Amino acid sequence: MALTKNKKVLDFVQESADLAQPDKIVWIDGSADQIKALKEEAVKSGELIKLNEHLLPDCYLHRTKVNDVARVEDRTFICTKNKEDAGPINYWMDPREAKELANEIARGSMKGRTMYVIPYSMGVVGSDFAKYGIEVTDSIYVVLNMNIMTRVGKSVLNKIGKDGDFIKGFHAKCNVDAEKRYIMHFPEDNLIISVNSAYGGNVLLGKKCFALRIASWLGKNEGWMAEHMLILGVTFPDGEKKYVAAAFPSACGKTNLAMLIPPKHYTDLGYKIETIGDDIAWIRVGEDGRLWAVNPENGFFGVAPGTNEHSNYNALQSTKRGTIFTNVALNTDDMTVWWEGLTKELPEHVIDWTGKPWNPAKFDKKDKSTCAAHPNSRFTAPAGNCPCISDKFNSEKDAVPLSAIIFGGRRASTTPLVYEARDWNHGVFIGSAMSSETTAAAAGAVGVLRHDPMAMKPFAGYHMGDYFAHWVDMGTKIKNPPKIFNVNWFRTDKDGNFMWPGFGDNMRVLEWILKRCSDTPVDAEETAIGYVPKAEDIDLTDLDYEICAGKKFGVDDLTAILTVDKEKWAKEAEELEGYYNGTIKDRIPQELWDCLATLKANCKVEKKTPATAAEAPAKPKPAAKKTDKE
Ligand code: SAT
Ligand code: MN
Repeated sequence: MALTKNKKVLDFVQESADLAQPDKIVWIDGSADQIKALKEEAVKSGELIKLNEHLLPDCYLHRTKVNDVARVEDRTFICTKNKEDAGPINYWMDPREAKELANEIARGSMKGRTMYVIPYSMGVVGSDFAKYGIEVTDSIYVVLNMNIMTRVGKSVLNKIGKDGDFIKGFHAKCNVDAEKRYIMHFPEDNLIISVNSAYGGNVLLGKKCFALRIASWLGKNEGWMAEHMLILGVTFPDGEKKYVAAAFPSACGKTNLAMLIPPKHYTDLGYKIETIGDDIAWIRVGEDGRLWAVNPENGFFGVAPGTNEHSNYNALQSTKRGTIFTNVALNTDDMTVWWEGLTKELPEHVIDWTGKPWNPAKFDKKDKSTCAAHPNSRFTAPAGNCPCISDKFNSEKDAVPLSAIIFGGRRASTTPLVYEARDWNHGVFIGSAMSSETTAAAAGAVGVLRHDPMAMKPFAGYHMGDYFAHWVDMGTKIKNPPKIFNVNWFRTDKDGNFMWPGFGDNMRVLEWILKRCSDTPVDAEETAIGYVPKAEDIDLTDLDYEICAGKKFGVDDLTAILTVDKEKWAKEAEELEGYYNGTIKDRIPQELWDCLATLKANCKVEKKTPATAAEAPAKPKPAAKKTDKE
């Protein structure tokens, strides 16, 4: 029975049903009984496998089709009336043609199936930041994941009310045919259509589709920002709290940074980290002229491989109850889950992510196709499970003020461990210049360096040049802007070993960042690219990291990863100029061209100066050895 009298909601549900022709329509009211019954039905049909109730209560395993394991960027479209508005980096389709194509594919596709209507909220229901959506889908997996990742049910319909607005989402699994897979966004119609996939980012329409692509469009028009950022809080020994948002591309360690456990030296001093979000931040200017951020999600859709007791204890704990695992391996000895990096010992009896018995003897660390769990296997875990979840996460007045914004990519060379922008516009420039190696989160080759401005390349729902201009424009509205930083945890030495330990030790960098944001900032070195720490200002107390056999991390290594090599940066600037001059050119704001000119001028190296050993061009390096998770 319909749970609302809102005509727009009823019309959308009816039009969807007329098109897909399901046998039955079920409204998701969010009640525990309804969710329980759906889980039982999914177990019966084989869509979910029930895991050990004692060890992993209320947890399930789901396997996608092998052709449907990641986001599909080349099948993801922004469908604006005007092609220019989608911009040159997004794939574009004419909205009328897109709808026709989708209708053709989806027509009658739910015959013999049930269509579920999911009312959901991004943000705490009823809070100032919240925005609402209705997703119709023929997948119980989608219902159950949306029920973890968002706030679902009748309370949302009550808030939408008789004539309130919402984002329409239509999802049909169809035959999961990769050739007919389309993820389409219609920002002018507040509509998302997804057909022929059943994988997370393509079908949980509240996440990347709404909370980033559609929301970034809304943010541009309404004067706020939707960003691909984690949010964390740091409590200092004197009790003061500061909040940070950080943008990294998918599968580059956002979940790890958001939940980091500081080294013992720091916890002994009284430092504490709390998590507000691990993937998406909605950010507005507050009355006090600061930026305030919320996490619109309600759960974590995290990368499983590499997650363990040591790398991310808090994430692992979050998966111990009420979690849906996707494409991980099944340990049949005790009906628990396993993935590469979870334990050192390989379990004996394992079914791999495709559902076949796995032979540990054939496992080759370097060959991803021998893995038991898919490299992009995921857990969908309730945020409330996280031991370090912030009390700000679920409150009605749920925003936190940002002291710092951090950008970061996966860069083997050139980019130092951390540096600070000179001002807001320079920070925007640094974000626009981000590039990172690709990961398994999206279909396609892994490890290829590509531009990924603000980690939003796959997620900005409009023209990238206008997106940069929006950042610049926001700067004029923020009286007390956060400081902007860039970090790189992924520098490698000539043998491909990671030069910085990462994980919990990133606290040492966070501390420096926040000390730069205090009223009496710690000193820094002004360089060609911005402010870099003095090596002695990064606290290395009790740091115990072996870069490679027998070589322990020392101050020399820190100095090496803080060094700014002007020659390499001159090349970086030249390459960036090529990128700017490519497709985005005409809409890049003047402020960013000015920053590029400054960078070029700062990096001019006198021709006569003989290159020192440190400045010699780098030899090609073998692939990094540590897990690609972090
Ligand atoms: O598949 S998702 O888009 O939800 C995850 C990611 O790629 O960040
Ligand atoms: Mn993400």
